[in-house]
Amino acid sequence: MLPVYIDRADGAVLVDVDGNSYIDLGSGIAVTSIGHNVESVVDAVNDQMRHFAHTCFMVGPYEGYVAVCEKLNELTPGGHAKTSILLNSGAEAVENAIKVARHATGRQAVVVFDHAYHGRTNLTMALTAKNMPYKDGFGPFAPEVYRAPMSYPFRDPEGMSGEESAGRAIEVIEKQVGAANVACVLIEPIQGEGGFVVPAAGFLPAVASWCRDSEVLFVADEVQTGFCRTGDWFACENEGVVPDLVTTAKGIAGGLPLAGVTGRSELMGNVHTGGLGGTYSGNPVACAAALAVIRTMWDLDLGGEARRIGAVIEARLHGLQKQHPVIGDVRGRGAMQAIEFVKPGTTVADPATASAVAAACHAAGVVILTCGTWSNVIRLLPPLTIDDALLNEGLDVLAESVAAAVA
Ligand code: PLZ
Repeated sequence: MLPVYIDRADGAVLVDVDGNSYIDLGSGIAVTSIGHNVESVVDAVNDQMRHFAHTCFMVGPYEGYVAVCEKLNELTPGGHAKTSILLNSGAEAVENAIKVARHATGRQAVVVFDHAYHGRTNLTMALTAKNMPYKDGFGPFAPEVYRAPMSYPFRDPEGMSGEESAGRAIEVIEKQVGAANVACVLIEPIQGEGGFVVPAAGFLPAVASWCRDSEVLFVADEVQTGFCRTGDWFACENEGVVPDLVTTAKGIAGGLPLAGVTGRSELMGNVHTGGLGGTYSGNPVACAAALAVIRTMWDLDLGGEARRIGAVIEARLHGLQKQHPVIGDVRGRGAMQAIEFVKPGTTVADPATASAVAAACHAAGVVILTCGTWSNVIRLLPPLTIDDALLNEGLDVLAESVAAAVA
C-alpha cells in the first residue's frame, strides 16, 4: 500500500493530496487498463447517471446489461453459442461459475491449483491457495475443493514439458478425486496474485483436453488476465484453449465494479430462473462504463498496445536480470510482467529484496505491486495506454531501486 492518499488521476499518473505524482505501473491491480479518467468512460457514466442509476436488472431490465453480455459472448474464446451473466466482483463471478458447473454436471468437486488466487469470500477462500493473509483464522472453508500441482517452469524439474506437468496434475485428480466426481477444473491461464506464473506451453491445452474427454468443465478465471492485458482479449487465446466457462472482472469497466460469467448456453441455461443474480449485479452505470471501455479497447487496439508494452518491459527486465543474480526469473505476457527474487543461483525465495524494491519505487514515485506465494515477486501491470517515455521513466526507477536494494 502506498503511504499516501490519492486526490486525482489521469492516464497513467496518480496525484496525491500533497500534489506529488506517481507513475502508475499497477492500474489498481489490472483494473484501469485503459488509463485513468478517460473521457469516453467519464461521459458514458455521467450520461447513464442522468438516465437512471439503478433498477435491479431482475426487476426492471435495461439495454446496457444485454449489450455487455453480447460483447462478452462475442469476445470470449470459441464460436459456440454463449450466454453471460453480470456480477459485481471477481470473487462473485468465480462463485457463480462454480454454481453453474455444479448445476449442469450434477457433480460437486472443484479442482484448483497450487498458488491459485480466486477471491476472499468463503467459497473463493477455499479455492485460493495462500494461507496468509487470505485464509488464516477465517475457516471453516467450503468442502469439495481439491488442489492439483501447477506448471511453474522456474520451480519445476528442469526441462519438464507442459504435457508432463499436465500429466502430473491429472494423476492427482484421477487418484485423489476421481474424474467422475469433478464438476470443473478452475484455473487462471496466467496466475495473478500467485506470482504471474506462466504455465509451460502445452499445459493448458492438455488439461483442457483431459477435461473434454472426462466430461469435466474447464473454467478459465480471466479476472486478472482478461481484456487485452496479455496482448489478446483473453489469455486462453494464446494457445487456442476454449473454456466452457470464463470469469471476467477488473479491466472490463475501467474502475467501476462489474464482473461476468460467460459460458456455453446449454450450461448457463440449465440453471432455473432466479438461481443466479443479485441486487446490484450488472449495475447500469458500470455497464455504460464497460461498453465505453470495450469500444476504446477496439478503437485503440489495446491488445496490440499490450504487446508493445510487453516487449519494452521484457527487454528491460532481462537486462536487469543479467546485472543482478538476485533476479531468478523474468516472466509474463504482454503488459503483465514480473520478476522473481531469489537467493542468487537458487530457487530460495527472497521476499526482503522484493519489499525493499517496492518501497524504494514508491518513495521515488512509481507504483509497483508485489505478489507470489513467497511474496518475492514484483509485478508490472501498467495501463495499456501508457507511452514509452513514461513507461521507461518508471522502469528506470525500478532499475535504480533494484540496484539500491542489492548494494
Ligand atoms: N480471480 C484471478 O486476480 C482479484 C485481489 C487482491 P475481486 N485479484 C486481486 C486482494 O488482495 O484482494 C482476483 C483475481 C482472480 C478472482 C479475483 C477476485 O476478484 O474483484 O477482488 O473479488
